[in-house]
Amino acid sequence: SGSEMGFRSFDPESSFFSYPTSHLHIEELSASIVRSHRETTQYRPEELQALRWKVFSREEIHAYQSKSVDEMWQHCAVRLTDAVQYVVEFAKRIPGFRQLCQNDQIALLKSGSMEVVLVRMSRMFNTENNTVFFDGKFAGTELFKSLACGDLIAAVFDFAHNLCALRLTEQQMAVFTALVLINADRPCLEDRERVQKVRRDVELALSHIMHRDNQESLLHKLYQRVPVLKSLCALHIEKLRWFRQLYPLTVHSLFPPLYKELFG
Ligand code: CLR
Repeated sequence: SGSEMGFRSFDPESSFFSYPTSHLHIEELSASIVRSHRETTQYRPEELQALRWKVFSREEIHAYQSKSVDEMWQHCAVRLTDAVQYVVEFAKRIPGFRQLCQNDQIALLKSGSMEVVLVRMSRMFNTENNTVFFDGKFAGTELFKSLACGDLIAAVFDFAHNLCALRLTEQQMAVFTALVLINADRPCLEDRERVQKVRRDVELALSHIMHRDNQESLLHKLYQRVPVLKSLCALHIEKLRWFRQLYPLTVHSLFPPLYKELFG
């Protein structure tokens, strides 16, 4: 059900954009997605830049490493769910998304929200020291040691590092993340054709932006990352299954409902 995401509370008539979006100029669609992205990121680029000097001390890192496996998992699940909540808000503001049936909205978020979080992670990443902004400061992979899933953490950091190297603008990232979400190949979709129609426009928006920025070669590089994202999310689900077997009660009573709804 979509109850945890507040899906039933919004008014579909209040959207300026009505389905189908084909009447919209691609320019307007791009601008709208960029605005939605800007309104739903936890930190603006200037803020992140100003926070770069904040790194965890040895003692602070040690405190995270001394947490028990279940304590650290719960902590990360809460942080991750916060980030996912912003992605849900972003999705709802993509023209055409709210006009999809509720089941399809949820299906797209189940398979795509983590992927978008991982793309957004590259905004919060410092390639100079391989750290990510987490819990108020920049943290390296060693801080996540007590999760006991070093392979996942290493792969996620590696992905962020490589995506960072592409130096996407906020606009490019906005439309790319919309494209990651609006994917007609996701499992359990009721009306694939409708998703495909929305996707076509988002694809045009991304091509438009890349063409405008004279960076058409980036397009190919971005599409190359998509299967990597998919494998990272599969690994995340695999780790969650492993953790749930060890600590079923932690997942049952302490993990955020939205996290369980999307990944559990
Ligand atoms: C992504 C960008 C968001 C802010 C944000 C919040 C939480 C971070 C996440 C970013 C990146 C991935 C992250 C996560 C917390 C835990 C998670 C560091 C920076 C790691 C990969 C652990 C995931 C697995 C646990 C559920 C065990 O704007």
